Amino acid sequence: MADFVGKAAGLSISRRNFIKASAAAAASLSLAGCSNSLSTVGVDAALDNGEKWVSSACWHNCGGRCVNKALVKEGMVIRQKTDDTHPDSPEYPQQRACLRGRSQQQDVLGADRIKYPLKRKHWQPGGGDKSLRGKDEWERISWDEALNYVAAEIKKAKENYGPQSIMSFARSGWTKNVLYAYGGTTTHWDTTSLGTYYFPWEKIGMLKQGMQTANDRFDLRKSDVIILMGANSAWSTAGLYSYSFLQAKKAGAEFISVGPNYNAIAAALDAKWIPVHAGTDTAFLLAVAYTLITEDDPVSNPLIDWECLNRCTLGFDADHMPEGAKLNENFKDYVLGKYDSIPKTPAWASKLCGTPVADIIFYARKIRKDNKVTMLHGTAPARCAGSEDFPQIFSTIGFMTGHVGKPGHACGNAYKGQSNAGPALVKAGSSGLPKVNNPVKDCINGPNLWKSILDGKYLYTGNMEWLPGEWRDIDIRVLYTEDKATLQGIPSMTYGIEAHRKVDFVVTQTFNFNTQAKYSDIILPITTQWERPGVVMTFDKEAILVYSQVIEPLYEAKSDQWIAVELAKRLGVDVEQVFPIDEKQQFFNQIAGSTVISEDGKSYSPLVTITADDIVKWGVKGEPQAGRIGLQEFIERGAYQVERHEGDNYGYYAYEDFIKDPENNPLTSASGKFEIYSDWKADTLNNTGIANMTFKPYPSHTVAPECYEATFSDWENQVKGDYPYVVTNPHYLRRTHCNQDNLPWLREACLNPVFLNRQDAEKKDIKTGDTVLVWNAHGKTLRQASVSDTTMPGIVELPHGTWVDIDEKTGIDMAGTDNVLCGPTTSNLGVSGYNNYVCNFEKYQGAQLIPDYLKPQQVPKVI
Ligand SMILES: Nc1nc2c(c(=O)[nH]1)N[C@H]1C(S)=C(S)[C@@H](COP(=O)(O)OP(=O)(O)OC[C@H]3O[C@@H](n4cnc5c(=O)[nH]c(N)nc54)[C@H](O)[C@@H]3O)O[C@H]1N2
Ligand SMILES: Nc1nc2c(c(=O)[nH]1)N[C@H]1C(S)=C(S)[C@@H](COP(=O)(O)OP(=O)(O)OC[C@H]3O[C@@H](n4cnc5c(=O)[nH]c(N)nc54)[C@H](O)[C@@H]3O)O[C@H]1N2
Ligand code: SF4
Ligand SMILES: [Mo]
Repeated sequence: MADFVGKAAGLSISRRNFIKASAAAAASLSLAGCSNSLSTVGVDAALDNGEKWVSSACWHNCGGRCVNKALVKEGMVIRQKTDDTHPDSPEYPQQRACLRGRSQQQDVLGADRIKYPLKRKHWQPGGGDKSLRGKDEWERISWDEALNYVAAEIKKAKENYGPQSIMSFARSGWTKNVLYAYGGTTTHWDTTSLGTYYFPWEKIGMLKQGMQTANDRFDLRKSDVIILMGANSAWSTAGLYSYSFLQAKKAGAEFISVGPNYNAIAAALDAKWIPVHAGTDTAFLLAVAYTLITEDDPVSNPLIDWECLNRCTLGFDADHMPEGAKLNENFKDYVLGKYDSIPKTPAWASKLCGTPVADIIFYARKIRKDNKVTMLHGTAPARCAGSEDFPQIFSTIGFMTGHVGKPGHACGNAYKGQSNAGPALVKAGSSGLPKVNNPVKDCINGPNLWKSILDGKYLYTGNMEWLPGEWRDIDIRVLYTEDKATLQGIPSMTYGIEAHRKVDFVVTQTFNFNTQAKYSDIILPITTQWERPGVVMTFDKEAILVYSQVIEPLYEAKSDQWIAVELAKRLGVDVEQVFPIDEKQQFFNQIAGSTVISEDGKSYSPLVTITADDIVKWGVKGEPQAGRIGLQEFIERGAYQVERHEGDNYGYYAYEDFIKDPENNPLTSASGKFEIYSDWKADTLNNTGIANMTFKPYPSHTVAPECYEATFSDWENQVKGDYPYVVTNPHYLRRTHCNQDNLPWLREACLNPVFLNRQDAEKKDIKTGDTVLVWNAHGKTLRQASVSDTTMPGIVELPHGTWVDIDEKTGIDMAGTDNVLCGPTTSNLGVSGYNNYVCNFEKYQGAQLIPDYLKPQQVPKVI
């Protein structure tokens, strides 16, 4: 079947009209007085007849949400552009797309689309030859056959082994809801993005992780010093956030970046780099606390904000302990070495973190109380085994120095755009679909998921509840995936492949041949968001995006929801109960329910004006309403963005009310204060049974089963072991997790090497471009090296999310897959330790890899 990108090339906009369009763009820009010559405001003015820009979804879980538009001619997409709805300015920035958004056309229209339902050749009801999963050929089948097979396998599993024998993986709840209504499924929980920040830290008084733990973006410009700890918005949160940092830089802020590499945002901001081994931030901050405590003098050298500390926290020292504390220990005396005879000095931390002593002291002095400091963390440092105490110590340092709740002072999250913290100014409405509850409570922790399926038993600790662990039997027969890439995304892929080859039936809904599809029995081809009625999405607090249908469904693809409804009919589930309204009505409901904040920043009202005519034209149910923007205009613009300016009513300072008046605005902890000492924390962590580490009620140093210290066979004498390096998994520009990893354009733009430190590489005679074998106890993978000084010695950076490609003869993955190496080892909280597992590497003596973009796209072999 045709490659639609090729077809689109033949339909491109005529040169005459392109020149006309560019001229119109230039004119509109000079009228607007905007100096940004890259923008194309007004380009629509000169389109050929029949061409139309349609707001086109970029829907992956990427940390951004941008305006993307597709130029449609004769039902085919011929170009893309980004936000030109208004001139760009720091106050009112455009929501511009990144390279992945602009490549979305190759994802949707690519030759690698799954075109019709597929069945694995050697699959038979009950499994067939299961060992061929991942390497079998494929046969085209009809939708009826496919759905009947799927329904029959689900029925059989439920009737013979109970609903808990079905395991569903889903981000969105379409088929998942049908399976829940049919009796439920086993699920899994994983600490994916936030790592140990998923723990309910509200119970010790921290603000709930979300968009509100630091200050509004305008406030960044008021800080003298901005610290980014394990955050790289330049790669992982494209758009506004890096731009906000650049504005703060222009306003004079000094930037410091802390972590195992000098990353892209650090380079863009010319930040000072403080190198810290992955997974050792707690030790680093303990030494920062030591320096603050020992150097502080309230008169001659005021570093600590004693007033803030004493008024707002508990557990810092013997005079401020919570009532009924079980342990007669406090944070300060621990740091000074009273209990273990180990003062947590910079020299002590330097050995653990690889950070020069001078840098630790520099950090402590820089955050002195009378500097205006914003301390922002990403969540990469919390995606490490043994990083349980990182959230508590990070906030402890903030409260010690008083960088909380005031203009120019903040201590919170910068992960995925939270450098623009505060309540959303514009909110999406709900689709109106009912929530369906899952009657099955079985829920397995991510790092141990595949091994649990193989072993037939797992440690139940609730669904992210960290209950005292209880062993349960489990017998999984069916794996059902929609809108997830679980085999790709969960640690321990070698066990994962074995588990996929064990169960009776594996089915995946997908539009391309991703890892999950490759190891399935039946693939159900879905439409992309470009082929569905539309969707409203938000991410940044200031903007709401509305995406419309761009093209008709390609080939035989159907929406996830259509599949869910067809399955519901075959399983005898009441469709009305799960999908009482169709997809168009759901889209309309999202629009009609969208709200925007009033100019005084106090209340919300409907965003979109909808007339009785609109309702008739759309063929939906609804009431006319008055809003800020007309329906047609909203759809055409593809976005609504609240216009901001310095001093507007939308500013936000996290913890502001509490800091001003803690008595009347208590935090969510039992004491109402920020708890540097919490028995609840220690007891909960120490009772999960997931690992055998011991945590103190206050932040302390611990050693996880895989971590930097575990790279030594003899720590005291500094003798390295079998796996002397620590791996981190940067979230990589080429793709969003595994989305778009199959696209030739992006493969060519971003080569996906393994990043190695120069000294480490030189010792092994490895140069940039050489193929390197990276291995550990869990697996082996190959990648070309990129050698530089921007990675710390001892660190191996293996980008996250590439599509696995196992050579069945050698067992070596040819693609550089993170989860081939990231294993089932974890710490008490069950965190997926993506950023501090151990490995070794060497120059590969076999055939050298060719660049990924020269390899054929991954497609099923259909016979
Ligand atoms: N291009 C792209 N963007 C994405 C994604 C993607 O896959 N691709 N995924 C999205 C999702 S869901 C997420 S969760 C986010 C993740 O977004 P981030 O957490 O920002 O991404 P990372 O690249 O994992 O880590 C950021 C930085 O932290 C450093 N780091 C790693 N470990 C440690 C550590 O232990 N301590 C310290 N101090 N620093 C450390 C890394 O070297 C890196 O420079 O990205 C989102 N955006
Ligand atoms: N080793 C290691 N593992 C990691 C990480 C790491 O840093 N290191 N990062 C972790 C993080 S932070 C995250 S958030 C997770 C992400 O893990 P996942 O959420 O599993 O990853 P995605 O790649 O986003 O999965 C989405 C899949 O759905 C498909 N898809 C896209 N749109 C649709 C749709 O509309 N319908 C259907 N049915 N399918 C669709 C895509 O092709 C893609 O395969 O990975 C985690 N895994
Ligand atoms: S991938 Fe994310 S950051 Fe890039 S254009 Fe799409 S929505 Fe924006
Ligand atoms: Mo994530």
